[in-house]
Amino acid sequence: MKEKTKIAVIGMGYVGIPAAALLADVDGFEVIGIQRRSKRSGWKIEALNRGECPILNEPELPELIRRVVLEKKTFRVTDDTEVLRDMNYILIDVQTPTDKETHQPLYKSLREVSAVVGQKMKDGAVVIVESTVAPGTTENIVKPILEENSGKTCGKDFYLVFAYERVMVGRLINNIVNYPRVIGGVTEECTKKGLWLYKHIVKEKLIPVSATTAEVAKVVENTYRDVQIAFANEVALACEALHADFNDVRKCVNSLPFNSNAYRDLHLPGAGVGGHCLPKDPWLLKFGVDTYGKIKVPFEVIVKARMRNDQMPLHMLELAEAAAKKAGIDIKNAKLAILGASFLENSEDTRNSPTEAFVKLLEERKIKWAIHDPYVRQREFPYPLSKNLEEIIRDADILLIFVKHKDYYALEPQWLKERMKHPIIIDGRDVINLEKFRKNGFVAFGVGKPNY
Ligand code: SAJ
Repeated sequence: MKEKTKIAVIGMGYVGIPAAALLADVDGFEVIGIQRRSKRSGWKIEALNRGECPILNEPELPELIRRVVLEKKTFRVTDDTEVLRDMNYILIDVQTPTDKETHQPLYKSLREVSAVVGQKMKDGAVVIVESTVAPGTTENIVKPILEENSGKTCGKDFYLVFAYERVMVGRLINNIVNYPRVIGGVTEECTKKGLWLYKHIVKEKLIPVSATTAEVAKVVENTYRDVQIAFANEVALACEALHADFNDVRKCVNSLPFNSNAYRDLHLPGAGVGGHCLPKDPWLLKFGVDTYGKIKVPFEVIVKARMRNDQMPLHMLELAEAAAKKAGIDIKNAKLAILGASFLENSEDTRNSPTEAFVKLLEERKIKWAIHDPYVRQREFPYPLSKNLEEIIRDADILLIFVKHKDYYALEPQWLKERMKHPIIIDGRDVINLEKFRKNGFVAFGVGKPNY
């Protein structure tokens, strides 16, 4: 009977759960999920062991978890780290948040987990960090902690790889299986160990590089997108100033042939940039260079881009103030109805939600507000939410669209006008047809639109 490959995945979150379930579905693999009994996530241990999927709206994942937990019995979850002693592979998929003010990575979980793994891993174990870290972290933090706690030598007695995830809400399984995977080993031998594991679950190509190269690539992937979006936001402001329509500008710019080196991919402007990747990763790139770089790099482009994106909720307030003025009302006495609390359309994920930043601005100005979101669970959002659209817009003076949930595309001017106190709408995600609303007596402004 061939020896089973034993795998531990530490951290049952958006990254760890799909990875563990996919690996558990490979013949000959046995997976144990490790999750501490924290307030926020401890409940997932029992849920997963019942074969339930703790993440909503994910295709394929619920069925996969049911199959590997209840039928194949190749996946179970525990809070007991003793299981690490018997593992061939140990994946570290814990949260690596950054400090909201200083933007520095908070490696408390990563350090604690690395120390426990070091104390318990057996000879020949392959440790793979999937969580996003600042460049230089694998070599300068994880490796020393593993070596100090185990007395082993990396590349000889154990192996260390950085193989970053590219998961996205709503496509967790798809992205692991169908996206190319970068495998960053601390040594060549480490990279080989990483390639062996991922070839069992990744259908796309595997890209072997050094651990540091992989760390830089990960944060650059998201920094690139953050800068692209900031550029779109700045162009949108220019369009508003010049009374041009951003969508028309984008149609022209992106008309350059895609398969030529002249191609352009102008992104979309909006009410802000949220999520667990883009607001964080540019700061991780900067932190990595500032901390481990051999030379100083004055980051201008990526820092200014981050600030531009973070300013967009304030721009939504500026548009609301301008629209209120045009409608002859004082925004200080207005009630604002906010549509959408998540950071992304048709998702309940609220991390770094621009709506949260916007409500903070309103609180500072003592402006009344109410928030609607069809997907977000109240425990995931710090302000009261309602799933009753009619209740939120009743007697509202200004309606603001912060998220392009599919539910909002059917908004009709008349239906809103009968229920709102004043017909004023601010479109932060290019959801409605402003002309149609203006023809129905609305003061209708939008990001990147000819408003004035
Ligand atoms: N956003 C814009 N304009 C755009 C695109 C996005 O304002 O043109 C906003 C969104 O509204 C959201 C934020 O940016 O608030 C982030 O959106 P996102 O589509 O980038 O979604 P994320 O945060 O889930 O990004 C992930 C990233 N994937 C990984 O980190 C593995 C990112 O690298 C992917 O490019 C992105 O998904 C994707 O393509 O869907």
